[in-house]
Amino acid sequence: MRFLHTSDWQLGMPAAFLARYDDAVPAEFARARLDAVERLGEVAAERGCAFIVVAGDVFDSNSPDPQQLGRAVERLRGLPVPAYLLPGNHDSLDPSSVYRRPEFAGLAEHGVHVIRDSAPIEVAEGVQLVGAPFRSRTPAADPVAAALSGLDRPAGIRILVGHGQLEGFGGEALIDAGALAAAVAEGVVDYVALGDRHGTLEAAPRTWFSGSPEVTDFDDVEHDSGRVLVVDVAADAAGETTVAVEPVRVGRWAFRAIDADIASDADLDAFLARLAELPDKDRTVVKYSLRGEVTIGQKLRLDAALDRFRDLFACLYRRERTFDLAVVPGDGDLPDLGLTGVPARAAERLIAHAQSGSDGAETAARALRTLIRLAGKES
Ligand SMILES: [Mn+2]
Repeated sequence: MRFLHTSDWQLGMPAAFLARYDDAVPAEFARARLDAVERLGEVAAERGCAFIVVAGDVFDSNSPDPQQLGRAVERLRGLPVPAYLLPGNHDSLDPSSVYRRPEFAGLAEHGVHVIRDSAPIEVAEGVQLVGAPFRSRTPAADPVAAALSGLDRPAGIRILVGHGQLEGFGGEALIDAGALAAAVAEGVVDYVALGDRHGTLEAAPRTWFSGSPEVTDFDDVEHDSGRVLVVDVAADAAGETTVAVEPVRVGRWAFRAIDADIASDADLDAFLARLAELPDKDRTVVKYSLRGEVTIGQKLRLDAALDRFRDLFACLYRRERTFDLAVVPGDGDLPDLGLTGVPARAAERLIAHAQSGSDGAETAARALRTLIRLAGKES
């Protein structure tokens, strides 16, 4: 018996910060999240998965943008195998839940089912799903423990679908890891499909977080997202089961956080080479943080390169909070600008200002670069 485990689609995630340089990018990213749903459906069909479980946070909120909601429902209807959606903390089954909208009323006919309680669902012959839906954004008690209570060892295969952080993996734990491990060890459940963590993780035997199928955050906080899990559960004649899990990449975007210390031309070259080497730049978001000191010449070179890179990446921006790069005078520092007259005098003043280390130094360096460009002296 094979199925596909995914979670944390976070459809409708606004990501307005991506509009820094290009208004179209948030829409491209929203489209990528929907396309990931289409691709995971293709994986399910190609691998012969009997169904798909989405372990919470299908939507980023219970009030998604109407266009995003409409398009998401279309993608759900288009999935090639039945799908079971678990309400998580972002799309909990409270009175305002997205799953109470009319758009969801007829979806069961199209094989799209919302897990609204913890009653066992017979998804295939001898295969049972037990879900632990969120009824509010911050449940008072562990929904997984509640779903497990009173369950005995099943005759066939049982898959538990839950959402929330697990004890022992950082963050505020919601799920009692001990009770879950006991249920697995006793054969009450054969596999635990979890969501909430956006990176893929085998948290315990037969217990996995699938992670988001498309990236949601920078790689300094989110690791190994962009995957779905193809899960095989096999039962022998005595009813003993074995589980095999294969992560499959479906995500196409990347969010990179790059930090670098710059103290020499070599450091600057290395930073620029890291940017140059990143693949799929138009689907890559970069926030960079530089520390150290550069000469005027190095600053001009850096700014010129960043101007070019900004056109290539989906979004490239400076992380103000940790950016600390000072412009300092250096030997043989000043490039021969080849300027005369008023532009030359303006350049001299800007250079002095850029080297002063005062509050306006950064602005002066930028103005100097603009001046060089306007004078047509850029090499
Ligand atoms: Mn989530």
